[in-house]
Amino acid sequence: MTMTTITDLYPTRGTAEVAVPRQDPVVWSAPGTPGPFSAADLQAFDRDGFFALDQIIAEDEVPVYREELERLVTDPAIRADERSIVEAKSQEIRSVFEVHRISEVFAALVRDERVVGRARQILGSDVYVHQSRINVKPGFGASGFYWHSDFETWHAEDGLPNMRTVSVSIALTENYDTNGGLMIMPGSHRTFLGCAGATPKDNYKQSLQMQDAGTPSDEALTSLAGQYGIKLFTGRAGSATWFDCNCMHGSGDNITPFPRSNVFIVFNSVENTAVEPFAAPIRRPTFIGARDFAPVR
Ligand code: 6CS
Ligand code: FE
Repeated sequence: MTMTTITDLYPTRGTAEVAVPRQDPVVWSAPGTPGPFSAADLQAFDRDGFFALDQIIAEDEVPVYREELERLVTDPAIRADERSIVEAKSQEIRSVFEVHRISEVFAALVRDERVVGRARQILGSDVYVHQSRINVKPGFGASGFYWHSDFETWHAEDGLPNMRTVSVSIALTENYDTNGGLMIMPGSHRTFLGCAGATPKDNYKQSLQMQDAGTPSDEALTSLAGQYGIKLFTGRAGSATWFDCNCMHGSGDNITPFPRSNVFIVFNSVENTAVEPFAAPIRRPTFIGARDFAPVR
């Protein structure tokens, strides 16, 4: 039996925090590859690590997704399901994972060329969904997501070997500059920050409410923010932000009465399928880190 050893290009969750340069391309498709993004769009994505679209779904399509989100978060069976994460304080639903499998409406959104076509263009291959979730962030104190790199978690805990993964956050409500919008450090995707501190067993049971393992030190954040700055994303319902898996990003609490609800879909290249976790004792459940690598069709 041939044993293939996979080199860990991005060591993390050891005793000390360590930054290493990114060793993977950002845009994997060859220049000139046809698709919804223009060449200039892809150059901007490569440079910044993100690309914002004023509209990926039309305004009259948004209610379909808003109603589906409401249906899911008011369904007692969904609330009782392990895919639902509640807010620590209010016990309101914070996120529902794997919506692309439990909801035909969101499954259709994943297959929509306006969505999956852009993912294939960035990743230069067929893609599958590594993770999907709706983030409700209802307001009146709904908590945010502390600074982190998604790839750091998906590498450490889900076993994604390379940075060939892209997320899209589609606004289902107005994302104001006041209700806890997404913040990204532009350009931060080119530095991988290995975090200090081993991954506790069953870490996801705590990290999806309030992440601890895999979060940067104040010193590292100060240095990154000083080097790259911070951009806050606002947009109408139907707008979207595409961002590279290794952007340093986060979002604040929402203390306004205006919910900041979005659907978040993570596409991974079929050439970058999950292996064993690089820095965790066991795999996370498949509703968080997919193990079905069938390409989106
Ligand atoms: O642990 C994860 O996979 C999730 N956590 C955050 C804060 N962002 C990425 C992902 O949804
Ligand atoms: Fe994240």
